[in-house]
This record gives sequence, structure tokens and C-alpha cells, in this order.
Amino acid sequence: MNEIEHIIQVLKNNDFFLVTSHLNPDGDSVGSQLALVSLLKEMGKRAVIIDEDPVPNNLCFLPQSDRINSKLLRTEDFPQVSLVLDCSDLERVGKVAQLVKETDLIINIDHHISNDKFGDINLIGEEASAVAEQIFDLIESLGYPVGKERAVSLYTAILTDTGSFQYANTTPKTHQIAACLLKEGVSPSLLAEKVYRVDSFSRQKLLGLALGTLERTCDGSIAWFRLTREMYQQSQSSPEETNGFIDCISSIQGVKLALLFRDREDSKVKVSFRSKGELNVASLAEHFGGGGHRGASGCLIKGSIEEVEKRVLAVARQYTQKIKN
Ligand SMILES: [Mn+2]
Repeated sequence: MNEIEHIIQVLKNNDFFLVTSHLNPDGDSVGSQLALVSLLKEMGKRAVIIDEDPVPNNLCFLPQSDRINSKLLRTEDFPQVSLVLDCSDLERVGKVAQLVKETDLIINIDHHISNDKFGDINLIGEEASAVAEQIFDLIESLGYPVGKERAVSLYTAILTDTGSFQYANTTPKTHQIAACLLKEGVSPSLLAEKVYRVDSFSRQKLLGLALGTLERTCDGSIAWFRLTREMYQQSQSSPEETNGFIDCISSIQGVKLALLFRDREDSKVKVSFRSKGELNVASLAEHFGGGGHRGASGCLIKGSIEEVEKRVLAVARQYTQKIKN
């Protein structure tokens, strides 16, 4: 029995499911969770979505997104099985990990190459652009229709995790699935409008401050910038508003590696890495205890933003040097 058959058996044989995903939810985590729960409901099952962090504003339009809770309402019984989506390790779900561990069985559905296989069943689709592709396969394998509501959630997940079909993770299968979702009635223009044209004034001010710190190496192959807590105050914005910032600099001509340094209240610095696929940034992040994908990854490092910048750039230079030779 392969993993997907094993998962189907577990879904059929149990009644109450806990679905969760990572902190700072994105289009893939929210869309995939909603589509999965909608499937479980259609199968006549009970399911709850518990995420530590709230759904970002631009994704609140997704059908049933108001069903995502931050706490489990204690009913008489407890979910038997948890389904953890889009997490390379269980720590990514934050506090909800405690609830996950209380369930009898953990199903891990993910597409990060760095996944540590924390589940009792692990469906790791390294080729999948988004977990949404794996959920789509699951719906098909079970023989249920996708339907418009689930299609909207899955399409949003794929759209955001592929950077609007621009990243190297976009495959023929990604487009085939997207085509199926459009046939279910998804409007690509309306959806893109809802997901992307919702910038706030404060976010643009913050981006301006961050771009003021932009630097690059002499050969132009590495570019980086930083976000400090003072900038959030100055622009009256919050760390949640920084999604997509790094793409502004990874688009610079000649840049093979883009980095964003963000200092946090806990005296750690969040480092994000982007490449156009040539350079494996997952292994670069792993060097510092983080993880991710070939083209997009991140890590958390203790220290001041100046120290961390120095340390990471030293290693990053060696990495880019390697691909030149
Ligand atoms: Mn994802």
C-alpha cells in the first residue's frame, strides 16, 4: 500500500480530524486546509482547523475561511487523527503541536525537500509546487468531484506558492491541475485581484524604508536588504505585512541570490533566501538550522542584525562562488 492509499484508508476508518498548518499562514496552507476539510465534510466526517496565527486579510475571501480557529473547543471527544499540511517539521505549527501529539495518528502532507518525516504517515511530494497539488490528487483518488468551492481554495494555493506560475517549481502537472480548477469555474482575474491587489499604504511605506538599505556584492550576484523593528514603528505596519518583499529584489538583473534580514523581538534574526533555482537555497538555510525549498528558504539565527548579516553573507558568498566554478 502506498502513502496515498494508506491515507485514504485512515480517512475512511476514522470520524473526527484535526487539520493544521504552519505559523504565518500563506495561500497554500490556508487553501489546502480549507479544501481538505471541505472534502472530509463531504465524506460525512467531522473536522476542525486549528492554526495558531490568523488568516491574512487578503485570504479571508476564501470560502469557509471563518471556520479556521486558534483554539480547540473542548467537546466530549477529541480528534483521532491529525493532518498537518505544508510543514517541514512539527515545530512549524507552533503551539498546536501539543494537540497534534495528543491524537492517535499524525498524517504529514508536505512538499518541502527538507521534511523530517515527523508523521506516522508521510506523504512528501517534492515535485509538487504546492500541497494543494497533493490535496487535488487525494480528492481525485477518492473519486470525489473538485467542485467550485474547493477549486477556488486550491487555485489560490497554487497561484501563491508558484509566485503566479513563475517559480521553478511550476511543472506541466501544475498547469494541468490549474486547468482542471479553471474548468470548475474559478475566475483567474478575479482571484488574482483579491489575492494581490490589496496592498495597504503602510506596507508600501515599509517597503520603501526596507529598500533604502539595499546592497549587493561587487559582481552583483548577491543582493540583500533589511527590515528593523524601528521601520515597523515608523511606517505603522506589522511583520505580517512583509510577504513578497524579497521578490522585489530577487527580480534584479544578475541577482542569483536574494536575502532579507528581519530582526525580531526575541533577539533572533529571520533570514529569507531566494534564488532562481540555479542555487539550492534549502541547503544554504539548512547550514543555519533552517530549511525550505530549492528556490525559497529561511532560517532563524540568534544575534544582532549586523552580526547575522556578516555571518550569513560570508557563507552565501562561498555558495555562489561554488556554482560559478
Ligand atoms: Mn506550500
